Amino acid sequence: MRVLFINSNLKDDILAAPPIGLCYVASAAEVAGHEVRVLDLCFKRRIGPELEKAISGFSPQVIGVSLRNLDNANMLTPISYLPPALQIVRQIRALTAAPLVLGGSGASLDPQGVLEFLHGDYVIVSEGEKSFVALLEALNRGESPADIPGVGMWRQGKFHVTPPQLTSFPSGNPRLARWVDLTPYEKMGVSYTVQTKRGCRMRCIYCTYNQVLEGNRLRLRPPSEVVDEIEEAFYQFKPEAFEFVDSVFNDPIGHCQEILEEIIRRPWKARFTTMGVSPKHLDSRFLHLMERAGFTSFMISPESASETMLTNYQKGFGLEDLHRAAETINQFSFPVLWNFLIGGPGETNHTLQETLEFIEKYLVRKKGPPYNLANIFLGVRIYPGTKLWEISLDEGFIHDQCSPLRPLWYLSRELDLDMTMRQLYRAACRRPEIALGGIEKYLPVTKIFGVMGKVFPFPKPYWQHLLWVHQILVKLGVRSLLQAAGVPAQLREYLKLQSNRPISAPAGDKENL
Ligand code: B12
Repeated sequence: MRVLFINSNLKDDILAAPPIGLCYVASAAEVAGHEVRVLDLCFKRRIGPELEKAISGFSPQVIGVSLRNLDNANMLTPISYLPPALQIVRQIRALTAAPLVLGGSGASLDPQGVLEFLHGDYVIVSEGEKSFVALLEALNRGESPADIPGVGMWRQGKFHVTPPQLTSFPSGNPRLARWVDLTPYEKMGVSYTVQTKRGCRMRCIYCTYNQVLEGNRLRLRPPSEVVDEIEEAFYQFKPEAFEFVDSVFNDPIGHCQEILEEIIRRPWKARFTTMGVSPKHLDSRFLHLMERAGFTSFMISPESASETMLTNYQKGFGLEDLHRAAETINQFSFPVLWNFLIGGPGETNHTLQETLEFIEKYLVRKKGPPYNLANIFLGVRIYPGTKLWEISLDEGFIHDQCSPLRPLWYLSRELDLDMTMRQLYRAACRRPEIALGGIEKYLPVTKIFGVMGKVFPFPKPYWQHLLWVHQILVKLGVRSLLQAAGVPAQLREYLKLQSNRPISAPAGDKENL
């Protein structure tokens, strides 16, 4: 069959993400004998003509649309990605009657809601390689795909989904650069993405990785296969850097170390980064290994530095692990982005203060330029299927009829919000190492790196330059100007609305959050 895949993710700032998931599915469909094309709409100026060109020149028999994000999961500056996705789907529908299949993490988080909102024909829940190919075969034979694992659809007016089977890593190399032009991503400082495994063993109460996204069963790729993929890309496309997009890069530690050792054994030298490092296995031996393999930065998400909150979030490590990890990291000179999630069950102004004191003690460098960036988010996004969803229902934060298509928030009632904002801003006004979640508003400004990068070879990833931008703002004493007035009242109002009545799905493409 002729299959056209369309990436609907238009986020084109320094957090742009090449559609690796869609490429995995496109490769699987091609291997199964289908004629495949990919249209990546990210960085495209005129979406309508791009769609028209891709559809009229190919006459696809099936269209696959990826929806990576529902929203930006940021309570201080919420943005929904559903309205632009609906506009894209409407334009596709006006151009072709081919069945439209939705997939991606956004679609997996609320398959029924997304199918309904985006008027798709089918939705693939969780990983797509096997389910999508089986769906194509069923459509080709004129059979119903209803019983295929991972396929969701309307049947006699009701939503029907067969649960996905996440038993093995279905395929190897997604051949990212075969499908997508990575040049604009590289300009924004984004790396060539690689996945070494699927599944997450952690049990964090708010997280969806071990649920519908990847399941909790680990499915490891052979280390040599992972490094072969990197090697092929290294020689063919010469990316400036690679990024591992595993949920937790260093779990299981043995598999991760084998990959690093395999990279070290190869004759080339590449640069690496990753977003998912756990403090648990972070000792100096491991960091040395990362350094020797070519890591130049990474992200780590302890979410809190309060023992109470680490326990409440079920992070799987304690404060001692975190202190040890921070001390070890400080012996190296990687720029490290630390993510903190303030406001979960049991958070108080005291536990917040513990986190801020940790940042002050470990992440603020006493001499030399700063290299730790603490990114603090306020409010925890409530996803269906998580323990936090249950807690939120019990505590009256949400109703069981609330639509997950709109961001729903947990924000501990034990937090005095006015004091919280004072604590956060006081810390951010003094320390360039602190970024508050509200910074999202300014992310489009980061596109300037795409232009300036041509002239000045700024080191990548670009988020590390927020440190000197903050430094200037702190020195000028103008960081407090970034403080949005009335935030606590706004947050309280949203929470009241959310707990008073079920939150319905957005009504259409004109409606934001
Ligand atoms: C790594 C990561 C990042 C990295 C990305 C680095 C990079 N250069 O790519 C960074 C830190 C930059 C990042 C940023 C953001 N992220 Co992020 N990220 C992830 C993470 C951990 C992995 C994503 C990934 O690449 N997976 C590997 C691929 C292979 O998996 P996949 O995309 O799911 O694809 C499979 C299936 O979904 C399906 N599939 C995919 N596409 C299609 C298409 C079709 C047609 C079909 C049939 C199937 C299909 O098949 C694929 C293969 O099996 C996920 C969580 C997770 N475990 O999935 C969150 C996640 C996707 N991110 C999320 C969010 C919110 C964001 C941000 C908006 C946060 C922010 N405010 O900055 C930004 C958005 C960035 C962007 N450009 O879109 C959310 C989205 C949920 C939501 N609320 O909408 C997730 C799910 C985490 C969460 N909170 O639960 N992220």
